[in-house]
Parts: sequence; structure tokens; C-alpha cells
Amino acid sequence: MKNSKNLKAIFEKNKLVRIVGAHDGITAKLISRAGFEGVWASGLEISASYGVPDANILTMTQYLERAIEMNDSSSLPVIADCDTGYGNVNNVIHMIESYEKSGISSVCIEDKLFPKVNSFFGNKQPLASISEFCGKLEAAKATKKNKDFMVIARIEALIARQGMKEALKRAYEYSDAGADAILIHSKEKSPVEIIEFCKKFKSRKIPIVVVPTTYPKFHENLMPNLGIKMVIYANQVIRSSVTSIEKTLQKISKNKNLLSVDKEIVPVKKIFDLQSMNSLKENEEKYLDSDNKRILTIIPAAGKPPKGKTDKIDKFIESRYPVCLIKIKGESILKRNKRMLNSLGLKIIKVITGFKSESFKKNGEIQLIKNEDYNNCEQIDSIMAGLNNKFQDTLILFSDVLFDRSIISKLINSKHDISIGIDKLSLNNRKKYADYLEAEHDPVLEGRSLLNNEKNLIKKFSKKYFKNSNYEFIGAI
Ligand code: SPV
Ligand code: MG
Repeated sequence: MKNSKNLKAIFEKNKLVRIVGAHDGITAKLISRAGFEGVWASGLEISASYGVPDANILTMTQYLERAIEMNDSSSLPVIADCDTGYGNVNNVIHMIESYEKSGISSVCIEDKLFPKVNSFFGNKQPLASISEFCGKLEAAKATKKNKDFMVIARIEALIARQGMKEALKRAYEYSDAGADAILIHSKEKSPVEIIEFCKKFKSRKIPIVVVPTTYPKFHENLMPNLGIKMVIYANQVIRSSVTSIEKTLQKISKNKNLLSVDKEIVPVKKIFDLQSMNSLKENEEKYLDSDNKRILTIIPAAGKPPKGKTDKIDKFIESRYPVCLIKIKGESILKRNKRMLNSLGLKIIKVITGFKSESFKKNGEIQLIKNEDYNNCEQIDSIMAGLNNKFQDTLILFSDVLFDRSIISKLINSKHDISIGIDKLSLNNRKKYADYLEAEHDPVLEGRSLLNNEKNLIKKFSKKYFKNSNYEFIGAI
């Protein structure tokens, strides 16, 4: 019932509540974006959008479905045009139950006979008797459960040319029967009769609602002093869409291409935006591929770059940066790896800092953990500092290596308990700084080889070069 509360709150806050008629989800959303306070689920707009007369041809459930669609697609309260209540008091009772249960904020019923026709169509607008309509209002009031759910009584006496006296009489009776607001409808080209009605009725202090379709000059500024609390721009949305659709269709038909219309209509991107296509991507990122999402990545980056055995570039790094912050074509190794990890759905990333830890910028996307004792311990201590207490699939990446996405993808999709990224040990690499391994199957050192995902069991792992070593560790486990 949040929407009924909203409508009540808007009534209390605003001098004038501005409502616009709509017929579906997208039009309701546009109304909300344009800054209006509520949506009128217009009988005329809904029936017209079905291509049928506004004459109770559609059923209550068809109108209700559209009202729900509008309610769901915007945060604005929906005021439903419920014609005569779709029948007699029994229909009204069912209608109130259905609309209130569906989260619609308010309903409006008019004092005509079922089946009604639109107020601007023809001259025959037979009215219900006052007592019959008051019965409907009383039934509605007794049925609604939420005190904030508003029942608006719509008077058609001016439309039916029954005069001001009749209109006022009905207004008093309907307020006594419990209407929360009075909608006074007119098909005059000027607001004169509406103004007269308001002046005579406003002492009742019941909110007055107007629909200035035929008297479009009537300005909002004049309304509050006349006791008008709500203005409904009931059918301008569907009328303007018809204008625009016709113009576009004529141009396409005449020019036999889309060139002239393409510039005049909104881009497809705007339609995507209105139908919240972006939320698909966000939801997928959040919920899809959830196995990867739970993987913890630890990047130990605490150590000082090794001294002595390095060339110029290492010296440069040593004096200024932790290695993972060195930029390659404007983007650091760490950032590049983070991008690669994110693209695989890995979002929990911990970087263990130590040497020049102040050079790491906090950004909320990577957790920084400082290993204060980095100078006196081993890399494994940094890795341990990043582990969680609970069991969790964990990826460990060296900080100073740029990783290829496909390799990391293979690693995290491995079904084995521990999987290690290895590369063939070239002859040049022997006895250099590396982590050496002996694995069951030799790499193919020459000629062509097909990569496959077959298990290659690791027999030995060593910091020092040893005779049977055939691979080196690439820094990803
Ligand atoms: C509607 O929008 O369906 C209305 C208002 O009832 S009007 O068409 O102006 O009568
Ligand atoms: Mg209507």
C-alpha cells in the first residue's frame, strides 16, 4: 500500500497535484521522468490503445492489468479511471477489492450508467440516480481496507447538460456518502462553469479534481485558490503519440527510406533505457556466473623488487614503485589484471601490500591488506594474510606478471583441488630466477603442440633449478 500513502503524502505536501493520463508501462515511466506527481490510468487511453471504443468494451481485468503495468513501471501513484465501477454495487465492491489489493493508490468512479461512453462522445450521457451512485460510494468506502486509498467521485451533470444546480447537489451528496474527492467534469471550451462550480463548492473543503481537456487555457496557477487540489491531463499522451506516429509513418511512406525520420525520433538506446535494459547487465554481473563471483583472488605485492640481479628497469621500479604499479601503456599491471579478473566475474580481490604501501590508492574495488613485517617474512606469509577463515575457492596471482585471460579462465575452471599455471622451461631460463617444476608429461619443446586441458601431474616444485625440471611456475595457482 506504499503508493496510497505516497498519494496522501503528496496531497498534504503539494498545493496542486499534477496527474497525467497514460495507457501502459512506458507512458507511465515517461510521466514519472517528466516530474509529474501521479499517473491517471485513463479509460480513454487504455481502450484507444487496444483500438476499441471507450465504452466498457474492455473488461475490468483488462483495465486493471494496464493499471498494474503502470504502477509497476514507475514509482508514481496510480489513480485508476474505473468508469461507472463496471456495473452495480457488487461490481464496485469487487473492483475496489481488486484495485486496492493490486497496489493502485486511488480509483475514480463516475455517476453515469453502465455501459458508459466517453464524456466527449455524442450527446447522450444518461446519469445514474443520486441514490444509486451514493450506494456505490458507500459500498466502496465500506470495502476499502486502507484509509489512504482514495475514492474519487466524478460528477457528469455538466457533461449531461443538467445544470450547475444538479452538479452541486450531487457534489454535496457524494461528499456526504464518503467520497475522498470530487471530480467535476466539463466539456465547455472555457473554464467558466468549472470556476463557478468551484467557487460554490469549495467551502466544503473536499478536494476538487479537474480535467481541463476542452478548456486548455485554464492555468494551474488559478487552481489552488478555487479549491482545486488535483488536475488531470487525461489524454494528451495518447494524442501526442498519434500525432508523432502519423508524421513518422507519412515520411517513411513518402521518402521510401528512414533518413529523414531517423533524426527526429529517439535513438534505440533511449528505448533500452526506458525498458531498463541496463538492469539485465547489472543483474547478470551480480547473480550470473556466481561460482566465479565467490572466488577470492589474493595478489601478494608486499615484497621489495629483488636487488642485484636485475637490469635498468628493475632499478627504476625499485626506487619508485611496487612492481605491480608500474604502468604499461598508461595502465598499471595491477589495473590490467584487475580488469582481466573482473571480466571473468572475479570481484573479490585482495592485494597484500608492504613495500611503499602508501602508493596504492584505495578505491573500494580492491581490498588492501598491509603486511607490516614484509621485510622479515616470506611471500607465503602475505598469502596467508589474505586468506579467509572459511573454506573458499582461492586464486593466487603474482603481482608483477601480466596474465592472459584464457589461462586464468582455465585455472579457475579446473576441477582439481589445486591447479597451477606452468610454462615450458626454455633452455635459456635454466638457472635464472624462476620457480622450477617437474611435471609428468614433458612439454613439446619443438614442433607444434595442441594445448589441451589434460591433467599434467606435478611431481616436484622447487625454488632452485634441478635436473629433471621441465617447467616453470607462471605465478598463478
Ligand atoms: C479518461 O481519460 O478516460 C477520462 C477523462 O475519463 S476524459 O476522457 O477527459 O473524459
Ligand atoms: Mg474515462
